[in-house]
Amino acid sequence: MSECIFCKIAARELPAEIVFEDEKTIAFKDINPHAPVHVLLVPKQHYTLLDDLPENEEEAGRLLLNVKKVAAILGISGGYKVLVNNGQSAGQVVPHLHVHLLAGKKFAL
Ligand code: DGP
Repeated sequence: MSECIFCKIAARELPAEIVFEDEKTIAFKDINPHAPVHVLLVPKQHYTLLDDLPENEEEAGRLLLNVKKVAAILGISGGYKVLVNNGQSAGQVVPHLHVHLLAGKKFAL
């Protein structure tokens, strides 16, 4: 989608601190971190919501496995939080599906 911020980051039309990329996924540091480590994993294909992901285990599975891969690349030890805000009432602000990977502090929930 031409006006989507995360599509533009994936296309290198906007800058970001990219920490990982493969054919289907790009991962970069959150511009407004909520923890010492805060990375967003974004499918390069535009899906607005988690609900829009196709019934394709490969696509969904890859995204989750890449969370594990990025945690290893970043050398996270002691655990991490994985979060998807799916839709406005869940707090989703950027309308392109993304997974938050947070670490480096103690989380309540
Ligand atoms: P959410 O509320 O789940 O939609 O989270 C969106 C996150 O995206 C929020 O933590 C801030 C981050 N973000 C928004 N715009 C940009 C941007 O242009 N660059 C980067 N790196 N992160 C962004």
